[in-house]
Amino acid sequence: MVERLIGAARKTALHELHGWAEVADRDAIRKSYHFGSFSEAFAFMARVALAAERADHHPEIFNVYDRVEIVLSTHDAGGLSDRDIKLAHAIDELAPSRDR
Ligand code: HBI
Repeated sequence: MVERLIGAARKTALHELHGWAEVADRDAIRKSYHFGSFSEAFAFMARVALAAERADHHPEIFNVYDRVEIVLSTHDAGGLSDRDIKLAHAIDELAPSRDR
């Protein structure tokens, strides 16, 4: 059973992330990444997909040319959970240093 993140634990977890913002109309977080080309953006998405499979936790991924937006939320919990925070950190590790 995955629990929604609330209270002090949620606040701390969000503070420890860089560039991630809460989504206005649902309990989720989002971040945009920028690349030098479509190929670089797509290579990043492929790495994110592999990390997601390893974690058995799956992001929403939106791509337009050289931009990738990632939205994280836990369906099983009905909102943001520790699994999203862990995946957000793992995704940042895959990103160019300017976007970490
Ligand atoms: N990905 N974002 C997200 N949220 C989930 O609840 C989730 C997932 N990937 C796999 C997964 N849950 C499975 O663990 C279960 O649905 C079996």
